[in-house]
Amino acid sequence: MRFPAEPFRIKVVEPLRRVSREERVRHITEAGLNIFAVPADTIYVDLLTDSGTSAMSDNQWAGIMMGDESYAGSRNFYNFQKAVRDIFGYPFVIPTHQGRVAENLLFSTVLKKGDIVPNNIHFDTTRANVQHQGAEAADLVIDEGLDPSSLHPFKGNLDPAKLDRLLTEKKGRVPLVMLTVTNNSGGGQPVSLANIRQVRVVCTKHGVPLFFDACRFAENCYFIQQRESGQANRSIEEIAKELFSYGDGCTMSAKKDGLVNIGGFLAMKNEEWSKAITNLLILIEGFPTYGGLAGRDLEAIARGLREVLSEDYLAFRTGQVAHLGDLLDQAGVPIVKPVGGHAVYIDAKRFLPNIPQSQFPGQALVVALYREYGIRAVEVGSLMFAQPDEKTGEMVYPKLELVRLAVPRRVYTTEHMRYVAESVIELFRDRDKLRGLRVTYEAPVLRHFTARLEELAPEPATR
Ligand code: PM9
Repeated sequence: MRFPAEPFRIKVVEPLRRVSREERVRHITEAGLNIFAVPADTIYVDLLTDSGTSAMSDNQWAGIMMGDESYAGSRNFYNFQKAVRDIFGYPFVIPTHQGRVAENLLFSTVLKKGDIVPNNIHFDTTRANVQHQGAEAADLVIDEGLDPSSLHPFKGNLDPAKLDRLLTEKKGRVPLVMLTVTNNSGGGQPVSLANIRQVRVVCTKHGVPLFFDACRFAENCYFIQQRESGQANRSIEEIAKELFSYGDGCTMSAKKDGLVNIGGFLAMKNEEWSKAITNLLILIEGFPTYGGLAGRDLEAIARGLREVLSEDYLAFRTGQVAHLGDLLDQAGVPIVKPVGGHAVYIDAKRFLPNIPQSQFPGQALVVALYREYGIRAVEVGSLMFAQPDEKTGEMVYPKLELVRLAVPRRVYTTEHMRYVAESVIELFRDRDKLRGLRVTYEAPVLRHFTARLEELAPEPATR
């Protein structure tokens, strides 16, 4: 069966409000055409992110009631630490309130100005945190990872030859290599175990540690089980343990495959780094046994990390996302294939070929989806990533111009997915009506969160 039915039943429901198109037009206009600035309760299906939007299980909610809110040494911390050590295998475990703090703590401890951090593709917060230290973020994904139509089963793979070259040429300037599983910015594409082994060999050759950005590790491991030869009979937990055994540590946003609404962590083998990071943690997040979280949050993560390894859950999860992708693909909507683990990515360049990247075709599509159908998606393209070249000042646009439909975990039903598919397909038929945009305000970093835009006037009719 392509799409296994939900392996859970629904115990609590949250009503959704349907608002009129007129009201949505008002909200998106007031928001400066920025989807992050519209009130969430005016949205019918919210596919902005799969981060922090999961529905927790009865087991996790029961854990919440077992929260021990002692300032130091809460029992929930020990459960959390044990779950992380069991699955990830790294002895030093540092809780944080979300993933980007883990990144910030790591990079502000180990990077200095002029350093370089390779990755398959850095996620936006990872890139920004690297750059915040005056270091450079290098994307070394395999070429297929930048081709939306390539059907390579592991398009998240990092090119070991590119990595070897960079580590040779920039000797002494790379304090660590990162690998994002799954590769969010490249379409939620997985990385194979074979590739991770190759990357490990290159890192060992150059004496550079390897860290995982592990947000969606379970989805990555499920793809390994399904697609990589020799892996079909192994459990997700076995695969995860092997995957992390090739690394020296990880950063984690538990808001994804931790199945919780808040939380994250850093875990590593290097005691010296962990000590320096813990000192910084006390300064900015909190005591080492809570790191910016409540005891109850740590318990929910401990339980979520074990639950997410369920094959039934992962088959449903990846199947639901693939089902949405299939419906769009069958109707000719250009999407990134194969469909990723947590989201369907629309190829905005091919959806709106008449709008150049300088006019934000992805964002134009995002605005139209909300205005016409009450669906919230997010642009992963020029608004998020275009940056002026440091030397020439000329704007450099990302190769991929995508719109992401990120599916929250255990939240929406198949009928919601169908509604989304029908809406996108209708918009695709009406795509000639969409216009390009221009930015009227932007912040110096991570501009997409707070930018304001306006629609460009229609082209004058030519006779
Ligand atoms: N990812 C996402 O929607 C949430 C922020 S942007 C709306 O995809 C990776 C691969 C991520 C990620 C967040 C983070 C940061 C790090 N790496 O959001 O700080 O996808 O917990 O995690 C988002 P936090």
